[in-house]
Amino acid sequence: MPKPLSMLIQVLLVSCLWTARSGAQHMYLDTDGDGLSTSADVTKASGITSITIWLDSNHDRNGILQTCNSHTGAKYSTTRSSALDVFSYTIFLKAVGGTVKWGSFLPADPAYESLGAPSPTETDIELNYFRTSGVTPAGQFKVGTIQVSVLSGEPQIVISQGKDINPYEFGTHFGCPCSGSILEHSYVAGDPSNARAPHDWSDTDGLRPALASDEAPPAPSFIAHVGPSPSTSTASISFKLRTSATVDLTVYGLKGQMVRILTRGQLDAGSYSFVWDGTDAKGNRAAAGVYIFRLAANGVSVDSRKVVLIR
Ligand SMILES: [Ca+2]
Repeated sequence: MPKPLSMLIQVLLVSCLWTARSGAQHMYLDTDGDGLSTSADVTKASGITSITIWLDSNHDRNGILQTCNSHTGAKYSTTRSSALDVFSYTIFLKAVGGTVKWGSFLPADPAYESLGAPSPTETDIELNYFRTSGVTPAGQFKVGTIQVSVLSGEPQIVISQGKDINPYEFGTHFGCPCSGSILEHSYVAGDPSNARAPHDWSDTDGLRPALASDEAPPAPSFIAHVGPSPSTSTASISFKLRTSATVDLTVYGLKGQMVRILTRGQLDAGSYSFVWDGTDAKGNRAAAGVYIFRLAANGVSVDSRKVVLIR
């Protein structure tokens, strides 16, 4: 493929990936331990899949900052403009395309107590927890971990939204001092454009089923660390190459525009570290926002991470 066309397609892919449907809040499932939702997060066909549930209570899927006022309806309009703190959560997980056996759920923060043991089916489980005092500050919140094993089929695991489980037409939600559009002081996952019952957010990402290709040998390289995020000036990235490879490490903006090439060329197997000084290719300070570090080896994208730059 001619290089310009190849690059255009890559840019479009990045663009599509990061401009997907969005609404305030992002809840997602992580199985590979990187704290992010990517195509690497899968339901294992056999054995136990350990699923970590994350809630970014004040950013949407695209990393855009959200506040109490970002999306609540006039019914519960509020003057409060900062904290989307959390004090409780109800999370419905659902297996689609197969059945599973749910293991026990362990909250990451012991301040959260169970509102009663769940009664899971072979497709659904409801997790109900609350804090007896205080709140979890707005931001990235590691909710907890649950183990699951497949009984039949090739299920994906989704964070259930809306009325498919709950007869009251709200499902996954979290308690918050802000006013929600359906339940006061609860932010409910579902369709915000639903005229009859506009929910508060829709950015949830689950797990796809494992495919045969997932059993293929591991990628030749991976990103070990990117940070800090948020950053006020520089961010470093370190990664490991299992084999010698032609490497392309580039910083992109959210719209897929290339911002800065950190390295392009042949590298031997080993560990590497690069620092992005927060400037673009012309040496100008990049604007505040979300940036994507993308690592490609031998022309294949192998990993990407986002960093929030604050000015
Ligand atoms: Ca992940």
